[in-house]
Amino acid sequence: MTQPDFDAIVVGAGFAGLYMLHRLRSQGLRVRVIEAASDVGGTWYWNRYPGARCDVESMQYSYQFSDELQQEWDWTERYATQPEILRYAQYVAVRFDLCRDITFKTRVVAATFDEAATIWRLETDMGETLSARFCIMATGCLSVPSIPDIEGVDSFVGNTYHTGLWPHEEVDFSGQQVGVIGTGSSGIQAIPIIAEEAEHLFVFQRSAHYTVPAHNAPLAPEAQREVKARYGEIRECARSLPSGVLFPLNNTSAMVTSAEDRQQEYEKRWRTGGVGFLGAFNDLMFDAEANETAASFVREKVRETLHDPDVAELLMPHGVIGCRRLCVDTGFHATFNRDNVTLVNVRETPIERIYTDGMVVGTKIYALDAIVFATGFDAMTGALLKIDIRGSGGCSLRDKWAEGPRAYLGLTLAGFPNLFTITGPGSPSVFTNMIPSIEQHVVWIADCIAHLRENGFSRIEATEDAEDAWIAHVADVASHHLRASCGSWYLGANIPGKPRVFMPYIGGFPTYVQKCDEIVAKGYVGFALSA
Ligand code: NA7
Repeated sequence: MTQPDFDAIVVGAGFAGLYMLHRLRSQGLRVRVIEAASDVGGTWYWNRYPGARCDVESMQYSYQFSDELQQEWDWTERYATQPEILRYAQYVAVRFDLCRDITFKTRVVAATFDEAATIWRLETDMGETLSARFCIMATGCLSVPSIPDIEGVDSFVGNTYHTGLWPHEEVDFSGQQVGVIGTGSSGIQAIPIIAEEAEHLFVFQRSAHYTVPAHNAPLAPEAQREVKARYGEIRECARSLPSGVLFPLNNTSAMVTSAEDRQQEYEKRWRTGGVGFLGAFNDLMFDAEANETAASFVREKVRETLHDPDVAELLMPHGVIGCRRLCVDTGFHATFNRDNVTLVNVRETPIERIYTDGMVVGTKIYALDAIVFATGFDAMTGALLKIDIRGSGGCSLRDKWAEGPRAYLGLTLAGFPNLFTITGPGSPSVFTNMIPSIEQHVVWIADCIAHLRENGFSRIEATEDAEDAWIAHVADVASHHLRASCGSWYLGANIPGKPRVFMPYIGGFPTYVQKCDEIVAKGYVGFALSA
């Protein structure tokens, strides 16, 4: 049998790729990681925009595979900033001596399965071809920035930025007229900071998003010591919850609770801060009426914060809270009370065009020195489809996914033997704390490869039947959930022409883990294994 260059190639050196490398290397495999960036960190390498921060608390948004690591690393704030998370990723890379097996500044452009040799051949933009028995895509869920196709964007003479491709050198907006397009999680984090620096900030908002306060604060060493003393127990508890994030879940219906008690519960959670707000009642994401009680509470907070009732009206989100990802902010709404901030509603009258010196919206012209696109990502499938991936018989992933992603467990693809996707579509991924989800996938893949090697198999492939059944299950679970009821990036609705398929698995982290484990315990049900 032809010997490949490596046992496994991992694409991407974010949190998924780093741990995959460490895990497979400790099993004695020859592994190479290919990374487009010049450093590790993935999302946290690219998203350097002002105010970038994780919306999962730092003591939870971290690896748990090494107790030494989780004991020795100290976080400084309740919610870590992008620079701190990037430092953490770099620390992990050094601590486990990972960089010697990572090729940086190199992008994988194609991956082709050689059926006869049972080998993946990967081509890079540096003109190299590398081969491996297994190919593992650790390419991230939100790693392909999306810039809307607005007429004249290239004619603008000032600087343009995308939050997900932020420059490494400091960007100084002092004295400038700045336009920000987009008020999702990234815009909501960046806008308050940019407003403090810019001479004038124009925020071009198409939809108001629901956001809750972070109440970020420094992490007291004592509080951190307490968590570390019980880390194992805390992590286990978090893993037993649907999101894999530990926050109090109230197992009561909003509809059987009196209006006064409901208000109290929402107030308490509002004061605590963070996405735990949606844990206030157990039916918020299943019953539209229950959900509206939380949504109207948040709208009222917007009304209370804004000095100008017309601006408040525009900033009030409508529809289901939590349908699109709930944002977590620091002073977002209060920013619109500043004299140097103008909210421009582009819902009814969209941005018509960008010209050399600014933007045209209807009859108004906004002169700008810089434009920030906080316009999101081609989520979940974008990074995989950018690579020309071809499986058995030359079948292309782009064809297979023409009507939306299809995968078994979000981990493997029928027709693409020995290819794995970490937190791929069809897995809980973006509905969970990403790092534990990554760790679960990494361990599953590493154990699977070990199983193949120990039992003399060289090839594993999901069956079409198993994949069909999983896709049907993912869709069925989503159909009972309010999260599938609006146009969000979970559905591909933010990208023109992208098929509308609800991509992540919303059945909860513990249920998903149990299903993955059962499949293994029953001898890799739904997979064909061969020598
Ligand atoms: P999001 O959440 O996809 O937000 C993108 C924002 O950009 C959103 O407010 C969009 O408006 C807006 N947008 C996109 N295109 C346009 C045009 N053409 N005109 C006006 N406004 C536009 O991306 P983020 O980066 O904020 O967050 C992504 C995830 O990263 C987040 O969920 C976290 O998981 C971390 P819309 O709301 O669609 O009307």
